[in-house]
Amino acid sequence: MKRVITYGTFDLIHYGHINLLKRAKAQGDYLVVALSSDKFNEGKGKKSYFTYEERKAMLEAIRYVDMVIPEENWEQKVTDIDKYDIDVFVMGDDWKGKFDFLADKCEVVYLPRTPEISTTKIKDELHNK
Ligand code: C2G
Repeated sequence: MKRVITYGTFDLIHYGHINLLKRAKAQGDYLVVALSSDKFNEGKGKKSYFTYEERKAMLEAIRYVDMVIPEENWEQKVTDIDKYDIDVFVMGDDWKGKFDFLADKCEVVYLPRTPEISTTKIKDELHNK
């Protein structure tokens, strides 16, 4: 069984996220999503609309997602790969190159982002309505 992992906040989940999760799952047979905790988001300078538990419940309802774990710090990726027996690490290409250091532990794949949609854009457009 080929095991894939990806990381993110996945707030106000939208078709860009779903597109990423679909293609990440297609890299293997089992997809682990490491979901940024509310506390870790603060460190990323992000305040998500939905709480970690709400975002986790939504991700778990998506057919491509097999397991959701918390992302609590930047350093856990290295141990996660061993802990969850990961073969492929996937991120959108806005992160291209940032996680190449993982290449000696697993395959590292950057997938093209879905253009024209983002949580920030949704928030901005709703705010300006
Ligand atoms: N994404 C995408 N297309 C979009 C928006 C997002 O492909 N239009 C991808 C991002 O590239 C990322 C994933 O969806 O791979 C989740 O996006 P975010 O929730 O914005 O995640 P981010 O804040 O980038 O957190 O340790 C890594 C970080 O936790 C990543």
